[in-house]
Amino acid sequence: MTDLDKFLEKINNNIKIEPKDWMPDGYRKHLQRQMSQHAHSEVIGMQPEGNWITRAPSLRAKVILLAKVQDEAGHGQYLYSAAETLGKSRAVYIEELQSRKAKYSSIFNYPTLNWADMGAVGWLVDGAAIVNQVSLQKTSYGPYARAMVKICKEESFHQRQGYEIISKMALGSPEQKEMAQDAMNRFWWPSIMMFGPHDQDSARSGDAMKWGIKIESNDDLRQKFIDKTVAQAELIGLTIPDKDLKWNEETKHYDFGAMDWDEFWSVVNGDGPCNDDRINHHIKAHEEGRWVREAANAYAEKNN
Ligand code: BYC
Repeated sequence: MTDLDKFLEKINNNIKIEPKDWMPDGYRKHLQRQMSQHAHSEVIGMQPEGNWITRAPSLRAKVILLAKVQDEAGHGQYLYSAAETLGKSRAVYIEELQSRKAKYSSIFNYPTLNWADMGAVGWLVDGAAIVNQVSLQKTSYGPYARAMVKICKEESFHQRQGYEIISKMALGSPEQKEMAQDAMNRFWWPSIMMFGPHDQDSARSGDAMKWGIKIESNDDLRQKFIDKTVAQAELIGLTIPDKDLKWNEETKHYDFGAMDWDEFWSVVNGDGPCNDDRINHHIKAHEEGRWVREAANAYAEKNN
């Protein structure tokens, strides 16, 4: 039996692949790319929300948002650590982010303009992330799948905090309701585009499916998210900004309108409203934290 046969047998029998196991080069590279993109998304995702910590409308809201943003930093930590088990250092992954070689989720290149956006991000963005990540818990690389378990638990708290904010506003004064609907209008389409291109345009999906790195397709996960979110919007009287959204009795799913793929690719490729701000801020914060890394390394060396 070749190494490849043994590897594929493990995948077919749902046995996790571990860091020291033999793996095809393409499998390793795919995971290095995806897991680092995921880690970068968690860390860059702290910016649009961190922006509102000092302006939260109450002490309670501030404490909850602060905890959420700290959780995202923790998710970044697990994911960078898990990605390092693939033989590439965190410093190199970060260099790839800052030089724009690596991507991060398109959603974080949109601005957060007001407090209702904190509701929309928690509800829709974390809601979409959970649907994807629940599926990732069952994928083939042990350190990644295991990191997802804790991350998913925290994401469900994040989704609830977002839904609480948006519900309060949607059921509040007419001005608050208008703000909630406006946030929904701006975040709906970017949120459903988080799942990536349609299956037939998803170049990476073939290998990912074969290797157990992806077990549900981009379109299937997007549909799952839409199906569960429509009822949540209806419950608080918000309208999903899609005139083609309609329950299909035959498929038992919602049909929905066409996404703007030109916008998606332009944001993914660096031309979204906040791409430059996000990377520049990351570079600045990373530079300002240099002394902390140096002190920690010096301490570790001294005590080795
Ligand atoms: N944004 O062949 P495809 C969070 C890229 S954050 C940017 O379908 P794949 C949170 C894709 O990388 C959640 N790029 O690729 C944090 C590929 O480009 P390259 C982050 C995207 O990998 C804070 C190309 O398009 N979650 O939870 O099979 C606060 C072709 O796509 C996007 C993850 O990262 C996008 N939306 O599927 C709140 C989950 N979509 O690399 C929340 C892990 C596609 O070939 N990642 N691209 O140049 C995945 O599950 C998969 O990588 C994707 C894409 C479903 C995203």
